[in-house]
Amino acid sequence: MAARRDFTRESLAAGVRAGDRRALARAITLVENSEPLAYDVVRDLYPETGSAYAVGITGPPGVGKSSLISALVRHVREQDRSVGVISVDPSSPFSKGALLGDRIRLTDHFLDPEVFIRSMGTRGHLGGLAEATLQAMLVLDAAGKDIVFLETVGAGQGEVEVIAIADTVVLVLMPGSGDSIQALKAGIMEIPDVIAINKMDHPAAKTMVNEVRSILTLDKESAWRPPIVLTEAMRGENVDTLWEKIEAHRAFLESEGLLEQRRRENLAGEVFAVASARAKAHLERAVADDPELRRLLDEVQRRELDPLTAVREILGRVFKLSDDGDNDTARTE
Ligand SMILES: Nc1nc2c(ncn2[C@@H]2O[C@H](COP(=O)(O)OP(=O)(O)OP(=O)(O)O)[C@@H](O)[C@H]2O)c(=O)[nH]1
Ligand SMILES: [Mg+2]
Repeated sequence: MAARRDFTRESLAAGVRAGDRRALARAITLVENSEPLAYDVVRDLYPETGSAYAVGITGPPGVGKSSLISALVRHVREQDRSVGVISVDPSSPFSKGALLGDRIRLTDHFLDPEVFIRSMGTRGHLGGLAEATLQAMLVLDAAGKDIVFLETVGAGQGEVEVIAIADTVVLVLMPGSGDSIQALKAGIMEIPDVIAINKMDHPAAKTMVNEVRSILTLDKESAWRPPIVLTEAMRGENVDTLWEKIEAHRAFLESEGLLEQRRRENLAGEVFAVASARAKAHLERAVADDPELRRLLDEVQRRELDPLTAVREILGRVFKLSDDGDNDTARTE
């Protein structure tokens, strides 16, 4: 291998297609840094994507998401399927390096050429983490990975966009994740496709299963009942059952023709989420850079200008939007 050979658009796309680790690592770094080359490469590769199965693994901090992914990767590798892992940490501005060892706990797989693991932080992405995750996911998909795991910390809000590209979403809880149970109950957290209650060695694990089950029975309409699996990630206990449930969900989606529908909805949702994040970043920057726009905010604060007039002026200046049409209709009604 040459000591330093920088990739061109063509060679990078070709390297990703071939599943070359160096090309993959480079492409994802470019994605992370919002480099124009990443944009071009994903654009070239996009028509070849759609064959990887994306499994989102979400849940509160420290429940054992990474440990479970590590155990699942081992299981899937026994079936000779290639794997990508993207671990997203919405709270961290850092990526890679120290976090890999720490947060990802996938060190056992570093030597396996069929496993590609990457962690990502939130560094200054215009389209937010959703954009970085989506692009990284597409790169791994184009590289021919059979399964891609997306890990994200959270219990209901920011991780939603990250996990929204997944075909199957697994929520990991452990005894003591009471806040998440409340969030599920209140409908703040979306019902996942599969639930793993990890650290089953803990005495309160069974109680947790009952609590979750009682919440799920409230939902009588859904055709899919999320299975609940007790796991122990460190010893790999019931990880095969967890994988069976993930596969069962996939089979359910495929048999009902729902997978295609879900992917279409997910992609449309991602485009919308990334566009919204970019629009918000653009708006914030425009207001910060423009004394005229900041003056409008001052006027609102001094009660010289009402808030919605300021909104209309700001949107008009930044996005050339006007809502006059809507107001006219409202007035004539
Ligand atoms: N007793 C027990 N400990 C576990 C189990 N699974 C994970 N752990 C431990 O729990 C801690 C957190 O595990 P991680 O896999 O890093 O959890 P995580 O959800 O990925 O954590 P963050 O990414 O930091 O949110 C580690 O110290 C693990 O060794 C389990 O099944 N039983
Ligand atoms: Mg983790």
